[in-house]
Amino acid sequence: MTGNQQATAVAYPNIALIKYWGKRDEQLILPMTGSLSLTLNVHATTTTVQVDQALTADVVEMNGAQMDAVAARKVSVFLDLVRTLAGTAVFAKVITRNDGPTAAGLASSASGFAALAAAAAQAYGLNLSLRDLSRLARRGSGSASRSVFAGLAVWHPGDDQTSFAEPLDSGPLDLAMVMAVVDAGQKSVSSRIAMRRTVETSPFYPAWVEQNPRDLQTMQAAIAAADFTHIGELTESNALRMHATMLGALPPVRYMAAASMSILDLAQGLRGQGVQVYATMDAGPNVKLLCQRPDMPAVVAALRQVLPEQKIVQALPGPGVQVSEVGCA
Ligand code: 2P0
Repeated sequence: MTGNQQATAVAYPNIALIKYWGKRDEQLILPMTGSLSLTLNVHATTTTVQVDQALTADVVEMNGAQMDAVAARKVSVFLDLVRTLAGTAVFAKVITRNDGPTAAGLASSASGFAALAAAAAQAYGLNLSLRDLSRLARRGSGSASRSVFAGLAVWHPGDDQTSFAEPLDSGPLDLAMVMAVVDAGQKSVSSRIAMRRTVETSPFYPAWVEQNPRDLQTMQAAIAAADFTHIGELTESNALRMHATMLGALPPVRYMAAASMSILDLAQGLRGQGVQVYATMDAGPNVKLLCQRPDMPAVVAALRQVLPEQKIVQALPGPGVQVSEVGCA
């Protein structure tokens, strides 16, 4: 690496249809099980990394303000990893912008670390394959390994070398996702802490680990067969099982709110009317509704009865991470 390089990358969040919940190695961020997700085309994160020999520490800005100390520390620890790979100790300025809400269970850490990994790898002169970029993004946040890829992606469990995400062919499937943002505030318990607590204390957790490879395999078969009903049913049951493992933790982790439940009811009601729509939820009260694109207007119309327009986000499969600008700082 020579001089002061800079690079900008854009990445999008992904929502898991088969969830990642629990690590077998917290340092390397190795998951207990595989997971499968859909990268979306909304709520992009754009991140610029400027390697600067004049800096005496990393500087991290998010949405125009200095990033809070805990989050900035995570970024610096991640950059240390990149610097080790690049064989340099030079600090960087990181400027990041989230189009969507941050830490609200809307996958901002997935888009965030995928964009940071791609921008930092480029700025520090690493020449990584997409597989190695996915492994690197994983070290920032597990789900970020999947945001490296467009559309459907599967993240393999394994060791540091073999745990990466890969794209999955979606064939003739015409997927869409509608987010019902019932609360855009930051979550009360971070997913990192909630996962650890679930692994350590929930008596339901071993059953989750045992079931998940079966769910993953069945999901991949349903995707290959373009069987949307099966994909949707598995998506909803896998999400509810993940939340059940958390409810079994001590103290319990409960992200589901009354408003979330009413959206789950709404999805069930729509299915009763013949609209194929299935719900999934992550580490927060917001509900994401998986449907096929032709059904999206019916799903949105139903949500408009219960939520203001600005709380309904319509998404389609989105692109993988892209480095948009490279240059000298
Ligand atoms: C997922 N989630 O598969 C699951 C489902 C939330 C619920 O991945 O600790 O930010 O940084 O690896 O990836 C959110 O957790 O956690 C997540 P870390 P991450 O999308």
